[in-house]
Amino acid sequence: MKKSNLGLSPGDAEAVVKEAQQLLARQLDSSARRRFLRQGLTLGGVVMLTGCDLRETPDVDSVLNSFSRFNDRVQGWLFNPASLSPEYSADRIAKSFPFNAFYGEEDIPQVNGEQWRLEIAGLVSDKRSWSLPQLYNMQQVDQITRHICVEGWSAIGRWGGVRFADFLKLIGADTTAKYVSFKCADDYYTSIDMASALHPQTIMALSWDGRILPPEYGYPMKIRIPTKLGYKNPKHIQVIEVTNRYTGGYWEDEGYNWFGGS
Ligand SMILES: Nc1nc2c(c(=O)[nH]1)N[C@H]1C(S)=C(S)[C@@H](COP(=O)(O)O)O[C@H]1N2
Ligand SMILES: [Mo]
Repeated sequence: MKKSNLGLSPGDAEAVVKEAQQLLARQLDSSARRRFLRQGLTLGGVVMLTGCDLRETPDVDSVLNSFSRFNDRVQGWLFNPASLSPEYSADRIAKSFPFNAFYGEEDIPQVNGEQWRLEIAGLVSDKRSWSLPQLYNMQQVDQITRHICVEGWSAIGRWGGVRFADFLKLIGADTTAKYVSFKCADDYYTSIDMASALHPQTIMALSWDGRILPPEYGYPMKIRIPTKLGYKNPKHIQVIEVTNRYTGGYWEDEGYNWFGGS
């Protein structure tokens, strides 16, 4: 079957355009709607629209929000659980890896690893909490991948830890649930789609560059997801919840796209 530029089949593309038209019809006033419809809404138009300047329209926030949630669904459809993020050789690892958080380095949480327990909530059969040694004792995998931050930097690093799919299986997670959400020691939070949670490169990272994960990069454990942007890689995890409830995220609730594919 011939694929459009987006990698959608013609049937999918038609559905995307139709849905965008319905969104527009619901959310733009009649003059703005006429303007868009006069120009004719093509798939290219929809793509442009999601990034174009809508400041003139009466209810910009709700239009952009709908398009962002719509964009989540398109990314969800396009996400291929079998396609891997590039992995690199050790000589490509960044010499100095950036620290980033919604605060400065002086406020990095100092988590006590001996007292730390990972709490498990939601749609799982085994809700027992986890200590750090228990996680260190599970089978570990390693990856050298690129972290991409929307603030305009990217860096290749090495992370090691437990494959998240293995962990979810072990705790008896309902993998038909829609989301996995995370709460962190610093009030950061985010959530991801189940397909990305089960992706083979999504790991509970316990190490960085061959040593215990340092405080600045998320000690004692962060979720490393190379198929997603930096803000979808939560550090200092305290609670993991499997849920069908949409819980958003720290930056997502400020308007960053929720799916956040990289
Ligand atoms: N707990 C927590 N996780 C977080 C953040 C944060 O502020 N707090 N910032 C996110 C953002 S925007 C980025 S780019 C990466 C930065 O990770 P690094 O410090 O390991 O480079 O962490 C992500 N995860
Ligand atoms: Mo980021």
